Amino acid sequence: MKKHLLFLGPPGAGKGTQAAVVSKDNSYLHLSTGDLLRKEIELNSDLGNQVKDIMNKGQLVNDNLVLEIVKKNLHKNNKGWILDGYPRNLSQVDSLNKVLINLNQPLEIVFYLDVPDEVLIKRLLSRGRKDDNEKTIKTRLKIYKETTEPLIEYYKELSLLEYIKADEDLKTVSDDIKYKMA
Ligand code: B4P
Repeated sequence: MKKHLLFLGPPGAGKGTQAAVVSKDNSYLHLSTGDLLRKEIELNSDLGNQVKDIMNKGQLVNDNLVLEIVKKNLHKNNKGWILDGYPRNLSQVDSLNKVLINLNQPLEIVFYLDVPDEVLIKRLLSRGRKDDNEKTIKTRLKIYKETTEPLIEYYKELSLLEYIKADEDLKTVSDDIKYKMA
């Protein structure tokens, strides 16, 4: 059973949704940079105030800020972990590689959750989070295609990539992930 997982995919692909299922089933640590950043905003912390406008516009938060959050939350003592929404560009990949070397816990599998744009837009608009409006979704998708999508090829070359057809109901997607983790 694979224990060190990464969920990659466009906004609204279901990374957070599926990571929550897999982490609960296996008692793995679920590290969502999006959730952790939103928590900082809720707490009105300095960090939260720094990132609020950036996130509401659908832009990526500064790499160093995200790296600090990852380092703070990724501990050696775990039964396994899932990185959800991190890394999102090649510079974050570099930083993550260094963190994982220090932990001595290499990444074992990268799930690429693929969903067509029109389905993503529909899902996000019906969720209605603060950054789920048409203008922001467009920005998020554009940034995804420009900066995050190249990671698919990177992990494919390392033979870590597993393709998931994520335009299916929740259970079908979860079952596919479970099958490929084993
Ligand atoms: P994230 O919090 O990572 O969110 P996301 O990409 O929008 O969503 P995800 O794919 O997790 O979708 P979800 O399961 O929620 O990012 C938000 C922002 O945080 C970014 O724009 C950026 O500003 C910042 N950020 C985060 N990480 C960063 C980083 N590393 N560097 C810089 N900035 C960073 O699902 C979406 C909806 O679809 C839900 O309503 C869900 O119920 C529904 N859904 C899921 N699966 C479904 C299915 N199979 N069928 C039907 N509906 C489904």
